[in-house]
Amino acid sequence: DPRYKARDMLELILNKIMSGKTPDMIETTFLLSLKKQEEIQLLKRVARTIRKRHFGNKVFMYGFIYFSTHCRNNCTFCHFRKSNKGLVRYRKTPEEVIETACHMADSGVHLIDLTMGEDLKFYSQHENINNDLHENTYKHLHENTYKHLHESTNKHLHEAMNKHHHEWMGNQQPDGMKTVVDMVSSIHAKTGLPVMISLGKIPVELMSDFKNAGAAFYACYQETHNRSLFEKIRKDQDYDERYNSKLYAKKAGLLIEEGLLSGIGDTIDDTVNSLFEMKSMDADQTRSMTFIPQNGTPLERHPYVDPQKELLTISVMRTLFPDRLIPASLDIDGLSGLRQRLNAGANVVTSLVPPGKGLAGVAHSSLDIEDARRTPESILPVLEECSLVPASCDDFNHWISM
Ligand code: SAM
Ligand code: MD0
Ligand code: SF4
Repeated sequence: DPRYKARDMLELILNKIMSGKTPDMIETTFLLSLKKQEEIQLLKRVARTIRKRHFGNKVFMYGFIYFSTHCRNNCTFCHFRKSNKGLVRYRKTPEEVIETACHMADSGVHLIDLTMGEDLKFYSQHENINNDLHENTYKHLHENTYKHLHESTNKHLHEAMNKHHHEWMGNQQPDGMKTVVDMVSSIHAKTGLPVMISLGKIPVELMSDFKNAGAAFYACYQETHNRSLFEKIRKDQDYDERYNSKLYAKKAGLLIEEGLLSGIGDTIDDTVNSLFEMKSMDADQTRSMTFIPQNGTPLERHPYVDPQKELLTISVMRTLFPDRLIPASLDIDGLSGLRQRLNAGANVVTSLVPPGKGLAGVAHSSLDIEDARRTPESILPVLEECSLVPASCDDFNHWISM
């Protein structure tokens, strides 16, 4: 009876994981294919046990500051894509950003995630020198990662950016990334917290400037490692440039986060392949987020996405990356979706956003923000239900310096 065989296989894999090993590709495919609630619950329980082994009952919390919602790109899944005219965009001043960061530090977060679209106010001065580092500089990179490094021309992208430049910059003066580097410096100096930069695919020569300014993490999600799917959803962007930017960041001493969109055309095999790419790039933080269709975008009528896939992926990530950071994002389902993500094995609560500052989320631009349901205080009861507690800043700084 094949049903019994499947159950035996699950037991074998879970025992292997409990003994401190990680699943191989075939086992990972098996786990991601689980359908029965009862079996998925067994996997989630193992994921929580593994989390406990490495992190105890402690959870990290990230404050999220989406400081500019201007973007030169046209990702098909994103509310903030440049062609979407149905929103009011904003760009916060460095003073506002620093003030918000201090407020969030006081509320107890362990890291500030500084995020923007690829805003030409900061990007336009870097168009010509993007990625012109010679690959020889990085010859000593590990073979697995080195194979992804090759120079790719971005003439097409360059032309597209120049065109867009005149479209909406108007009489605003471009600042260049130095302004953003300075923002990171001030936030780090004033809050004492590590900073994550989620600024898009930044020029590689700036990695060490950001690192020296106090950035600990470079977040830049590939969304998928299926190249043809990537080309469909991250329109006119270069797969290798985006991928390689993370390798350069790692080389410059930054921790890196890789991320997947779930339900945007990805198959189970795609997800397995992605998880092993994450392993080969040695990602320090890995995430999966359910795609939320956005009004006014090409995918607004996208068919229903099964939210279980994200949860299953979180659990499988925990078994593959036992000691790494795995987010439970408040951005997808707000506060009411937190418990299931923590119970799947996540150990970081991300996308905490303070009310009263006019700040947006990404997948849901306003969900739970102004009613203060995305604050450290409001997540405490959920942590408690899950037998978890907030870590200390020392705990987090210790983890990131390991
Ligand atoms: N603009 C930068 C970039 O794209 O790298 C940084 C911020 S970007 C808004 C952060 C991430 O949000 C994207 O990489 C994507 O994974 C996620 N995201 C954007 N739109 C989403 C949506 N509709 N549903 C779920 N996740 C989404
Ligand atoms: C989140 N909305 O944590 C944020 C964002 C960017 N580093 C993170 C996607 O869900
Ligand atoms: Fe811009 Fe990022 Fe949205 Fe893509 S995902 S359109 S790069 S803000």
